[in-house]
Amino acid sequence: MIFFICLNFSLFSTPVFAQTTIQNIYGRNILSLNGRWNYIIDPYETGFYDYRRQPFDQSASGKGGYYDDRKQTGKGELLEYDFDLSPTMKIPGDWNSQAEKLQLYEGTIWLRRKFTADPQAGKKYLLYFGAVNYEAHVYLNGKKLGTHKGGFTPFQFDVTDKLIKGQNSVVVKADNTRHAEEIPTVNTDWWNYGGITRDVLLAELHAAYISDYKIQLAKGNLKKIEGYVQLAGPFKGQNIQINIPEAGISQVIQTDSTGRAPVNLPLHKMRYWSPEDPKLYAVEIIAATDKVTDRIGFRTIETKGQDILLNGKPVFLRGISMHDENPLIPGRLRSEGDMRMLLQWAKEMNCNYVRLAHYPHNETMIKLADEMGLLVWAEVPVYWTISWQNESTYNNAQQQLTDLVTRDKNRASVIVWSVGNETPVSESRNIFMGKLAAVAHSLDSTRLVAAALEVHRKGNDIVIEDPLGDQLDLVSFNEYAGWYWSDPEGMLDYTFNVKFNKPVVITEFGADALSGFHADAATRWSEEYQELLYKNQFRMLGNISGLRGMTPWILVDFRSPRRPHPVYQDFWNRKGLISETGKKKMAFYTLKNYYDSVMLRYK
Ligand code: GCB
Repeated sequence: MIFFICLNFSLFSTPVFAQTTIQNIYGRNILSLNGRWNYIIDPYETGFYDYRRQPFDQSASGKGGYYDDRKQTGKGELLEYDFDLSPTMKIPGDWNSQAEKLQLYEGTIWLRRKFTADPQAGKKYLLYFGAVNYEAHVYLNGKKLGTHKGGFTPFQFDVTDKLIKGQNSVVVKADNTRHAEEIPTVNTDWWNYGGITRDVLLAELHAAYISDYKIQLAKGNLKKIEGYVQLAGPFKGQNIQINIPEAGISQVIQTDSTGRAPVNLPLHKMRYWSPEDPKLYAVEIIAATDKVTDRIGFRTIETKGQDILLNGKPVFLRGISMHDENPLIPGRLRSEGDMRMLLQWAKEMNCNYVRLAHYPHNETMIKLADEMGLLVWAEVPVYWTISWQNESTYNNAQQQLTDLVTRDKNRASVIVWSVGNETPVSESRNIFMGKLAAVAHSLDSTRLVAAALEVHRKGNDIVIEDPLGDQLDLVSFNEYAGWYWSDPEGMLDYTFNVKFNKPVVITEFGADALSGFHADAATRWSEEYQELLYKNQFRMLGNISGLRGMTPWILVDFRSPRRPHPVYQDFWNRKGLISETGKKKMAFYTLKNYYDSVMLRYK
């Protein structure tokens, strides 16, 4: 069940909620609703509330709401909007990068797309959104489908009885207003891109269809595939055939009356997935009424003392952090090409690992990581100072985590679920984060659970003692020695005091450098400063006995409203190793050299 809050719950209608999304939407019979959508900017939410601030879609007449997508019927009728005559923007695409006046816009925009359908009797139709930031109200042919909150996770509605033959109209009210009690909260160091930022798809399915499956190696077991297949719709008791032809696997399993069948497949021979050999197997799941194919890699990930074991062998995570943002064409990543470009840059640095910060990235990104051989740290936007004591805030965070795990659980690349970033220790925060960590473990015991923790400085001692660490599999923390604290020379006096006997994977360190600005290494914002900071970080981190990886901050400069310096920043966070024009800074090569040497040591 997707998290929702239906505001203004009224007598007139019962709320409808977005559902758990189908597994592998791209493997289904889908119609893309991407393209140009008409939009209406609505800063006062005039299309949603009447002049007494009552929502139109909860009123008996419903008249006046923009979701209606109506045309003026006669000369005398007053209608103050018209989608057909309104401008268009590209979907998927954030609105901020598509019109100058929207660059800093936070509020409501209505978006509409017309499409033709020919629904068949006996079929099921799902309307699927890859992501809408932040709150979405969705309508089809003037009827409300439901609402969804959370800017980075997918959601869907069953539209089987609302889809009509011929022309249909889908309208989305998207609202990216920040609120203290939401996830994320009001304060973030990234751009609050609004709108429909990922694919919109209409899926046609059989009435009884394969809604979900998990097919992965059992925890720490290279000789067994475990998981389940779940059917939805009528005819739930079925035989299901699972084929992995290249691995010589073909087995029939039986669903129970709830449509669920456990998967348990012994393995003899297999090429295990790894960054060096990202082997993906075609996996077919064939039910009497449905069939779906996926490409799945098989690997195990565990920790043992201070080691991280990939397929039973120690691995060092040569990583880099990244945002879901394209520096070259402003805005969120929109196409596979954009995503490949970022991951390819990471590979050029000899990375085997990426931290997809600070929220769930596009599903396609994770599939590319599978294909290109990059391990992934996936995160939910529980960032900085959340409303720890608010129950609905917690439920929202848990739902976003659940949706992330649901979506990406078959991806070999994902080895870490991160439950948050730099959340300051307090009693209520410890409870909130502890619950999230437990949920992550219970949703998926085959991966590691972590969070980017904060450190304490006691003199020159950097102490890592956050009590949440007890519930996590990795010791991961952000440290800004040399940038926010001291300078690149002074940082060498710091020592680390890690209170946990677990693998240490540093989630962030870094320094801002304006690409092309050269000076001596003591001059802030220069490439030389950033380079020296990286070199000294490697010296400093070398003293941590449990160091098993890192994801410095960050691959590319990214936009942030918190960074207004007119010369050096201009609303860019400049900690990228690559500039906003795609130019590699000196520290890019420093990190690459370090990873080359680490790789030799780990061979
Ligand atoms: C951090 C945050 C990251 C910021 C970064 C910075 O600790 O996790 O989101 O962008 O520092 O540049 O200050």
